[in-house]
Formats: sequence, structure tokens, C-alpha cells
Amino acid sequence: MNPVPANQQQALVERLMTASGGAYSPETRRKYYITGPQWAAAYEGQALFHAPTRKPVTFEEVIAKYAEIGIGYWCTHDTDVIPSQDIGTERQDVIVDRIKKTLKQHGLKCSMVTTETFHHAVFAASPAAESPQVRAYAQGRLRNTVRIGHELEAEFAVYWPGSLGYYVQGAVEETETLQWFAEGLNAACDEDIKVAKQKGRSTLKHCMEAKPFEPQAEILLPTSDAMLAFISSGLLTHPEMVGLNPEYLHELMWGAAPRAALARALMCKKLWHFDINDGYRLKHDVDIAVGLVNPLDWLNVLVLLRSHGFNGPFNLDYKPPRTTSNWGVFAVSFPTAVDRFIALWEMAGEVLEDPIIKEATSALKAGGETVDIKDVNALVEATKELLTLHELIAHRLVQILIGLHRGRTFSV
Ligand code: 3MF
Ligand code: MG
Ligand code: MG
Repeated sequence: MNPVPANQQQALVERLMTASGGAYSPETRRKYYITGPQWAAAYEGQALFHAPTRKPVTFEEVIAKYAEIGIGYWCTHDTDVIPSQDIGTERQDVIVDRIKKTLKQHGLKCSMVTTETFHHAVFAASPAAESPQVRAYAQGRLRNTVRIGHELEAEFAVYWPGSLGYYVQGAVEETETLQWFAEGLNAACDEDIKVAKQKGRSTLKHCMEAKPFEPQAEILLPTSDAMLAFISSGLLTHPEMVGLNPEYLHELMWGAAPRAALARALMCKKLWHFDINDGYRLKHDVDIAVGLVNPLDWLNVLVLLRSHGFNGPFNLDYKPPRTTSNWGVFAVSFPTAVDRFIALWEMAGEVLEDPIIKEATSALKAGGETVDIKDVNALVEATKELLTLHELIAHRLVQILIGLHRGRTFSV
């Protein structure tokens, strides 16, 4: 192939994108409760060892592009759109007004707001720092975000505590810090109750998001399970207002089975919001788009969620790769992420209706012939052949995922 001149590269990418096929229409995409974060689309590719590879993008552009793609909901951190110095001022009101107008113009809704408590230097010692003034500032930020949430008619507020932890042990007393962290959440819930009443709206659903490491070496609430314990610890004044926003990759990062972690959240009725992405076990937060690494595991996750009636929000919390251009973010990265999600979600529906899986599952639950349960050998014999179905079910899931059952041939 000849070198591809710069001015022909977009056309090439577009042609190959069309040739790949399988795209859903924007109308179909909008039927799912899929949410697009401001920060994901505006990510410029910077990291500890990486300079940015893309130019800044405004919320106007992000919202317009999400609308074109068919992503029906938008969410944001306070400081993704409002400079830290402008938080809580009249300049904030002007920006929030512009956001409202832009959302309306493009027919998008704001699903969720979240407070950035990890990037700014003020949070160096966490939002639950020793300094009462820093904690008061953090509480002010949380309350302010709740007000913005109501202004933008959001349904959810998310809390990724970020820097709630430390690099060096000993200076921070964990129980005291957790108590202070709870005071922040309590302030947010109190503000919510007040504002919801004034506005005649429902209160927000406050969702905690755990990550086992990054940006601190040690994290005080590293997993969704730790957060479930925290919610029911007695430290929260409104535990019924607080649930979880698990993130797929954050669970993999500590070596969990994400599906099992989600099952535990479902059991506690605290699975309220879900950050969808992909990556590798026991590695850092690579934030790859959903389904690019573990499609089979993803299918299994969605089978569980569909079977429990959870149907969103599914939040595209990933980072378009540094090799993707500003144009590619909206031409390739977001549409393909959405389409992989929808394909997996629809497959999960097929799995739940699959006659082979259905029959195998009910046979397993029916068990074998009645035997004397004091006779352990008889018990083993009673279901010995039936248990082979576990592997057959797993095979069937792979068949549904990659279409093996369609009789694919390639070399023979
Ligand atoms: C970090 C994250 C965050 C949270 C966000 C919402 C930047 O790994 O996943 O995204 O999802 O702060 O609270
Ligand atoms: Mg996240
Ligand atoms: Mg993450």
C-alpha cells in the first residue's frame, strides 16, 4: 500500500468503519440508558508518563457530538466544566445556564454530576484531610455539586473518593478519616433533601465508586464491598440515600470477578449506577472501552444484570486511546463502544432466552433422583452426569458470543 496522505486518512478510517458494519442507528442507541461523561470525550491523552495527544474539547462540542452519535445522556465533574476558582460564583451560574441550553438544543439529559476530589492541590491530603478548613471546603464543593445536579435535573450524584488514602503509613488514622469522609457525604445528603424539597424534585441517588489503587498507594475504601460495609457502618445519617457506582475495571484491578462483585451489590439492593469499560486484571487503570478485552466476561456480567432487571445507567467511563485523534474520538471511539455494549446487551437477552441454557439450568436445579442424603456416595452418583452441564453452558455462552454455532469456516 502507498503512504496515505494526511488529507486522505479520515476518509480511509471512515471507509473501513463502514466496511466493518454492525452499527446501530442513533435512534436505536438512544433507547438504552447509556451515559457519556464530559471527561471521557475531553480526555487529551495525558498521564504520569504521557503528554497530551489531543486538543481540548468544550462541553458544547461534546454534547453536540453525543447527540449525533445517539448517546442520550451526559454527565460531568464540577471542574470538567467550571474552573475551580469559579465554583459557587456567578460565573458558575452562567456556565450552568449555557449547559442547560446546550442540552436542550440537542435533546440530551444530564444523568449525573460528580465532584472532583482528586486532581486539585487542595485535595493532596484527601477530601477528608486533617484540616477542618479543607474538610469544610470539600463539603462546600459536594453541596454545590448537589445544587448543580438539581439545576441540571440529574438523577444521580457519584463519589469516587480518589485521594482517600495515603502514600506513607502512620500519619493518617483510618477510622478518624473515614468518619470525616462520612461527614462529607452526610452534608451532601442534607443539602439534597433541602434542595429537592424546594424544587419539588426527588432526591438524588448518591453512588459511591471504589478503586483499589491510584491515585494513592493505599486506599481506605478500595472495593465496592468495602463501600457496602461503609454504607451500613452507622456513620451515614442517610444510608438509604447512598448506593454504589461500581466500575467494571476497578473490580478487575484487585483481582475480583466483576460479575460476583456486582451480584453482592445487587443482593444489598445498592447497584444503582455502573461505569462500563475494560482492561486487565491486577494492572493499573487503563480504562479501555467496553468489550475490547474481556467480551465473554462482559456478556456474563450483562446476563446477570438483565436477569435482575438492572438496565442502566451504563456510564462510558473509559479513555479513548492516545492514538485516536480528536476526530476519531467521535467518529470511531464512542460509536464503536456504544455498539459493542448494545450488541453484548442484546446477546445477554438471547442467553436468557436460549432454550439449551434454559433447559440445562433447570435440569441442574431439578437435581438427580431422590436418595438417602446420609449416603454421601449415593448423593455424588445422583448428579454425576448432570454436572457436566456446567461446561456445556459455558460453551453455549461462547457460541452465542462469537457465533460459532453459525457454522463458521475459514481454512477448510
Ligand atoms: C477514576 C474514575 C473516575 C470516576 C469519576 C466519577 C474519572 O478511575 O473512574 O473517572 O468514575 O470521578 O466520580
Ligand atoms: Mg469510574
Ligand atoms: Mg476508572
